[in-house]
Amino acid sequence: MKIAIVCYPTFGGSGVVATELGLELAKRGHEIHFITYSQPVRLALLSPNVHYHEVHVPEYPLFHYQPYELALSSKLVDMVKLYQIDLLHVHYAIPHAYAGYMAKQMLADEGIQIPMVTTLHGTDITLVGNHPFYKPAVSFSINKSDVVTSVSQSLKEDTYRLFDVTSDIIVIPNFIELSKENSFNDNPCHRSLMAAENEMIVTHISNFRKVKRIADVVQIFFEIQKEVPSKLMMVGEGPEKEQAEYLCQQLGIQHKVIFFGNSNEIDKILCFSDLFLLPSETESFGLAALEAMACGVPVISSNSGGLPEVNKDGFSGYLSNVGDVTKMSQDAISLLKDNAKLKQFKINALETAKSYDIQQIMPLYENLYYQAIQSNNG
Ligand code: GMT
Repeated sequence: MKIAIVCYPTFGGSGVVATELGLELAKRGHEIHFITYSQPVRLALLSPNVHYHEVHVPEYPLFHYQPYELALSSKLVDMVKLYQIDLLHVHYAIPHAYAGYMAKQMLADEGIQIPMVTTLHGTDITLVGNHPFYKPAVSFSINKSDVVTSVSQSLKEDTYRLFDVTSDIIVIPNFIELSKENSFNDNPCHRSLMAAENEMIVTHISNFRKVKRIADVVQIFFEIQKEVPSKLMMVGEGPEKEQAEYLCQQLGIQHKVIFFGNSNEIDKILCFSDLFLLPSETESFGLAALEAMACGVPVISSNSGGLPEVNKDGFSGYLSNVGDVTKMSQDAISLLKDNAKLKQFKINALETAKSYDIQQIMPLYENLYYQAIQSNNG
């Protein structure tokens, strides 16, 4: 199949999922065309089956807002015609499903029928998309998609609750390439560079937005380090990072916290981590938690959104109500203080991650694509 993938190219779960999906499909022999405004951050290697087409938005001083959707839909039309693309897969409803639908209509006008799959990732539904300024356009473009998928059951329910959506939504969870996450024989883990032998390593990875509750991460670690010799690895960039650095100073723990910035090698950081913290206000899925579990790292998380579908309470980690820093700290300390329990939770975390292996999830997308193309042709 020839598939066009539209996504946000930045550090963020939806872009990561879209990129990894495209790369795996390319490995399976499909021709993949990424169409976005800059090269996706995880698209390091271009292979013969992977193409990248940049969407340019000409700047014009008259426009207060440059019309990205317009440029994207025009680019989609051009690329579909040039490469005889069979299917559009847009990640994130805003504005990709909207632009995708416009492209579909323009192509239909020229006698080209192309199916569109829309994958909902979370923030497009729970945080941004249901703002009254966007809601009608988001409902419309979801309803006009030929196939709609969501990354968790919880997100599916949120979509029906928040929007006037009549289409079926198929849940296809996010995935992980387990063989890549565990290729440490070629890539040995350098734990000793980060912490002393007696210290535990606690990690948080995100884009440091408000929804991640970064202050909770710092407060949980503040409690942990009182009881267990430990270090905190903070990976990522975002608006809450400076405040977090300041809080660490105020609490006098700055020498125990390492801020890494964005990284494309999170597996190298996770391989020496003992515990992962994700106390988010909401997560439609929590890809970062899955990435940690795939490296055998148990997760202390909130119980909101799709997190309970990924992190199994009392097995791969622990769940708590949003903001319950006391319970999250107690759970973390009890795990880190009990070597046998920690060892077992590490095994359980990896075991849980195995059900999200890319090799199991990929056929679900492939089958959907074939069905969408078939119904489009029939
Ligand atoms: O969480 C973020 O800040 C990034 C965001 C995005 O839109 O890229 O992630 C969302 O999609 C990911 C991939 O499906 C999910 O794993 C995240 O849980 C989801 N984020 C939220 O729901 C807050």
